[in-house]
Amino acid sequence: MVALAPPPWLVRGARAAWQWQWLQLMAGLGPADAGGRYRRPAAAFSHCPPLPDDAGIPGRHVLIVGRSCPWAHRAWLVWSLRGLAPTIELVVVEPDPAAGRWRFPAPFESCSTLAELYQRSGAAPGSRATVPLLYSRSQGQVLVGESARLIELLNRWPAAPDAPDLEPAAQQGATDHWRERLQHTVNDGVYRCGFARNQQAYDEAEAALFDTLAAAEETLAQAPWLSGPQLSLADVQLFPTLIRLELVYAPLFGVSRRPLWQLPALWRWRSRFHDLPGVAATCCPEAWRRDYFGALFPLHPSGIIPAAPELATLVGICPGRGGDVDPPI
Ligand SMILES: N[C@@H](CCC(=O)N[C@@H](CS)C(=O)NCC(=O)O)C(=O)O
Repeated sequence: MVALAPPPWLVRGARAAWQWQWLQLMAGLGPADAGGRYRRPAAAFSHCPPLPDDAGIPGRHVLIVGRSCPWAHRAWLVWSLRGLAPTIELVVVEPDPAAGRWRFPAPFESCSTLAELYQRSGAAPGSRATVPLLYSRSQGQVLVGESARLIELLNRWPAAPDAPDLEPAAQQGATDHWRERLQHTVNDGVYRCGFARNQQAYDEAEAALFDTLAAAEETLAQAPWLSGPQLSLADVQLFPTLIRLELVYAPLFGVSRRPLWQLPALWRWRSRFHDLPGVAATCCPEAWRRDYFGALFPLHPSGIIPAAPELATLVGICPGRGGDVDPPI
């Protein structure tokens, strides 16, 4: 049977209709400025509260995360690296893509969805109910819902004497510098690429992303961690984005100009970070791929989850370097 090509007028009409529909659907994913650049909406409970008086008392606080969310991943990492399980319970919510919200696996404080918990805590009606968040059982209240502030709080949380300080004083300037740059150009940067409404908005975000990765590559050729000899919150911020790169962001958001094997210092850094105690348990590649490819309908209407490399092959020896191992840094 011979398939007939559709007539040009039909193709033109379908393109225009699809472009209009696509822009409507993208508005549901997030706002854009007049130039078509994605602008992440502000989080509720975004201030950094002081350390609560009952911090460190078991049973009082709960960290709520979702497996696929990179912002939640950074909080989960600090919780894990600092060994906070004895005093902060971890609750993992599940996505409900049809309703576009997070659900508790079992009722939590009588709530079945995260949105209910936000409302009960006094969030403005219509505000987003996002992960991660830290909840106080004694106050019956969300304490903080913005990951950048939350990881600072978790770094000050009472912990065992050998728990790492992820804001080492001698590296504070470099840590702050990297955190600020990563937040905009890398952590949010991949979303700015994927959610761009036009070519120019994408080109700007993509250039800024790879500029920062090139700078990180240079830095990591000289030092084991981004802001110096000690691990810091800067490394914690970079990891959730880079560990999702080949599995989700390169194929879905179009950030494939330099595959990570072409940035060998970053590749080795990623493997080193992944080998830290407790980190592997925070990585859930199947959930990442299912949630991103399944839920971001306007970017991937078929919902088909493409095959991908095993995570284990992304955290071993760098393929671009013929079995190269860590240089003495
Ligand atoms: N600025 C927030 C962003 C968190 C965020 O956007 N989380 C997403 C998942 S990756 C979410 O929960 N979205 C639910 C919604 O927007 O309704 C933070 O860093 O904590």
